Amino acid sequence: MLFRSLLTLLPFVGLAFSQSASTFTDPTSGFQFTGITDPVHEVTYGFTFPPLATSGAQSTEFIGEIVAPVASKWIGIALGGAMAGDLLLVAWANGNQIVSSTRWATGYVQPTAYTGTATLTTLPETTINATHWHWVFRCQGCTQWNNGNGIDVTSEGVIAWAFSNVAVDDPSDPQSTFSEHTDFGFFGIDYSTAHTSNYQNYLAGNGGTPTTSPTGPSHTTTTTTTTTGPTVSATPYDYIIVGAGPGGIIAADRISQAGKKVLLLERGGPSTQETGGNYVAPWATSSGLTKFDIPGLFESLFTDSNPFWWCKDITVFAGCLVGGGTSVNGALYWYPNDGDFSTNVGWPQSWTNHAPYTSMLESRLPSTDHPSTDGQRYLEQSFNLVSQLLSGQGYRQITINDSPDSKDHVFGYSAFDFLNGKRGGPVATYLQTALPRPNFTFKTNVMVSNVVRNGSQILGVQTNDSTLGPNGFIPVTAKGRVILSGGAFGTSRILYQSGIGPTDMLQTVQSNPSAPALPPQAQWINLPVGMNAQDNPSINLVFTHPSIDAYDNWADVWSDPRPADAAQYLASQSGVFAGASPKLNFWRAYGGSDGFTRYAQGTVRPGAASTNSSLPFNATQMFTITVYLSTGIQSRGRIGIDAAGRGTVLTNPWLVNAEDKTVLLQALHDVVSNLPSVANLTMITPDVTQTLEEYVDLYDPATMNSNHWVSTTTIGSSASNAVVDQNVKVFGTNNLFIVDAGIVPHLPTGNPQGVIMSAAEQAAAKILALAGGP
Ligand SMILES: Cc1cc2nc3c(=O)[nH]c(=O)nc-3n(C[C@H](O)[C@H](O)[C@H](O)COP(=O)(O)OP(=O)(O)OC[C@H]3O[C@@H](n4cnc5c(N)ncnc54)[C@H](O)[C@@H]3O)c2cc1C
Ligand SMILES: *[C@@H]1O[C@H](CO)[C@@H](O)[C@H](O)[C@H]1NC(C)=O
Ligand SMILES: *[C@@H]1O[C@H](CO)[C@@H](O)[C@H](O)[C@H]1NC(C)=O
Ligand SMILES: *[C@@H]1O[C@H](CO)[C@@H](O)[C@H](O)[C@H]1NC(C)=O
Ligand SMILES: *[C@@H]1O[C@H](CO)[C@@H](O)[C@H](O)[C@H]1NC(C)=O
Ligand SMILES: *[C@@H]1O[C@H](CO)[C@@H](O)[C@H](O)[C@H]1NC(C)=O
Ligand SMILES: *[C@@H]1O[C@H](CO)[C@@H](O)[C@H](O)[C@H]1NC(C)=O
Ligand SMILES: CC(=O)N[C@H]1CO[C@H](CO)[C@@H](O)[C@@H]1O
Repeated sequence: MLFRSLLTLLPFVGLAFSQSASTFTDPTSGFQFTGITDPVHEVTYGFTFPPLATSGAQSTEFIGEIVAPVASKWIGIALGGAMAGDLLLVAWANGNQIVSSTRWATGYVQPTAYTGTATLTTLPETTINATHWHWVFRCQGCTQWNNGNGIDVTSEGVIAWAFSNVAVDDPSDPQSTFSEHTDFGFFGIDYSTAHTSNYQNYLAGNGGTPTTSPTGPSHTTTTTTTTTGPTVSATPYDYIIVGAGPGGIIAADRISQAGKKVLLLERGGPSTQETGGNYVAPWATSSGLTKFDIPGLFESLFTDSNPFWWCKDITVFAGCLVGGGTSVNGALYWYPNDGDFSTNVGWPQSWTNHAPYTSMLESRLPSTDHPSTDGQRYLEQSFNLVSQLLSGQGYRQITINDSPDSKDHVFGYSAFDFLNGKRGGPVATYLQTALPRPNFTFKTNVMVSNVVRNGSQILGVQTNDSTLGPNGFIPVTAKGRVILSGGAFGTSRILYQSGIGPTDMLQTVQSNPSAPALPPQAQWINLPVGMNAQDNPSINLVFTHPSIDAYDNWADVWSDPRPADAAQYLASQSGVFAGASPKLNFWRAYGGSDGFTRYAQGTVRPGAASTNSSLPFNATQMFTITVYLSTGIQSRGRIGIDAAGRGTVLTNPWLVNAEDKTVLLQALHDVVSNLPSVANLTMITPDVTQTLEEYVDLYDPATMNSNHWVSTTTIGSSASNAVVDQNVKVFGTNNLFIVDAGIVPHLPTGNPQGVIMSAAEQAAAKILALAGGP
């Protein structure tokens, strides 16, 4: 009965919607709705609202419909886009009737009857036949809920749907219990355009004459995307770089510095204040510093009700905004070590001399392990406790980035790429030097669907912005090049949509009516795009100790921070808010029985993302040790796209290899081997009722995700086992390159951004040096 997938996928994996609602006319009722057809289950969701009114009997109602193949045993709609804390509608067919109810969930548990005033009425347009149930309903009192929230019918929102192919426990009972949904998804909807002046007619059963052709919403999208827009002449560029994450920004800065004419395209919008971002906490308005600037707001990225920064068409966390992952990550930052770029982990020999590039990175973007501008460290109780534990296990304390090659039995203060008490990263450094160059152009809110090619020659990129070129096509110059830096999931999808990748993925694109047209099959390039995926498996251990200040589990940092800490930060970018949640990191090397040396990393922070304890504990005293397995790990998985075109994990990469699991368990046992040596230190998750083995066995794979995807378009020696060659050029193409996490052949020893950025420096140098370019 636990809603585990939403439990795990919503808070940890982020919103995932590939679709935006569009207008369509239901062919049987003639009603015009705004909604989507989910292409996987082929369920249509539609909504239409009465003319806008702020008061009056109809101001909080709408008419909706669900058209569902009979395989849909029940369908749920979450009007606020999340399972907990918004009005849920649940319906199914029982014989020749629709059974429906309004529900509410306070957490990721079985929703129960909604206790507010909302009325569902099944309208006469409802039909059930051999293939579908088609529920048309009126929902009164449904846009304002009894917790004070609601949907704003004048602006944009997110709706979540839940699907199950397992029948409810008692189909005749509207409040029947049921097992968790077997799938779910999200879509964006612009409520302001979903009102109809025909509302009274609809209620009276009069759909009128449909004024638009009676096609489903997904088909409407297909026909509009390719034909609209004024014809403009496009400017050709020497280099078009897709994606302003760390890979794309560093490549764009170095290549424009070299005098090339560079266009950087980013699908998302502004992030930090410096980029024009304005998502400012209520307490920080005087500063204008955004959620992405203030390090102490990091944890609030995962609890916000409007997380516009996550890519809505990728089913794991990915940042879709200026800076990509580096604008929303924990900013843990490790200078690469020699092992990170060795041939042992798959780098070509030509890449092993990383030192010049790593030092270019360090001079542009130095790390700090004391991010507060006053040089002090704050909220260090968990550091003090865990350093006692680790000292008892033979660890020594070091300044981690002073000796990047020391990664065995060492711990130190967490290091970050914060600058001046704010998020730094490539956005505050490399992007700022590129922007003033006359030969550098940066466009945000531009989505690249594919590269346009003639066989192996890339002609340019297809965007959704017809002001940049005819129908959105932007060409490269005669010798020009395209660099993909869309991140592991983003770049893979662009490749598939360009006819480059495993045949099954290209066929998935081919069968999606809203995907761009592929090149002819004779021009498909079969490369292992999405294969070899790695991500660190990570396991959280949660403890309590009387000395810990769990900082209210970071729950209040956005709306109700501790006043003194907020004031201190605003005055001088110092104090608790100048740092993110991590306080200590440690590493230990393990020899495996298979001959591989694996590294375990630990990250320690006050608070906990989730706990499961059968004994009472004091939540104000919680802290977490996350244990990751990194370099040396042998498990690999596969990423790709689903039928709806969403970037997704096809085969989980975590603990597939038995020795990986053995070593990770050994590392967990070691971390807690001397708990009794620290008085009053208690492990609460797992608690005394569960062994570490049981805990790991029950661990939901989706929460083992560390968002550290690498190797999905790996560098290597041939097209049979790699996607790019040693110059990061895509095999089988003349002028297509990749500079992002995907080229990294193996997980680095620490969180990956340091290695990705050093690799971007090196890749830019190799691209510039490669003959034949502009
Ligand atoms: C929640 C979270 C926490 C993390 N914490 C850490 C950490 O503390 N330390 C660390 O080292 N690493 C961390 N990481 C990982 C790190 O941020 C990523 O490894 C890194 O950002 C990957 O860089 P990238 O250049 O490959 O891609 P990304 O950072 O993903 O950037 C890709 C960019 O391309 C854009 N894009 C994608 N597709 C298109 C398209 N079709 N058209 C136009 N633009 C497109 C995206 O919007 C995005 O801006 C974290 C990641 C996440 C998600
Ligand atoms: C069954 O209902 C669906 C949904 O309303 C409709 O599309 C389909 O045409 C109907 N089938 C028949 C045979 O009437
Ligand atoms: C292109 O896509 C981006 C990202 O989804 C979006 O923000 C932008 O509005 C789109 N542009 C157009 C012209 O539709
Ligand atoms: C595609 O390439 C071929 C040969 O490489 C060339 O003959 C042809 O003109 C090209 N077509 C276009 C549209 O550029
Ligand atoms: C929980 O911990 C806080 C802070 O250490 C303390 O003030 C409080 O009394 C504790 N509560 C209980 C029930 O022990
Ligand atoms: C441990 O807790 C006991 C009471 O529960 C207290 O007397 C003692 O001081 C605590 N020790 C430490 C080191 O916190
Ligand atoms: C919580 O822990 C208990 C054992 O203590 C275990 O049986 C149960 O499955 C765990 N629950 C979850 C959601 O992991
Ligand atoms: C072609 C061109 O305009 N190149 C310029 C790009 O920007 C750099 C740095 O400002 C100049 O040195 C180049 O001349």
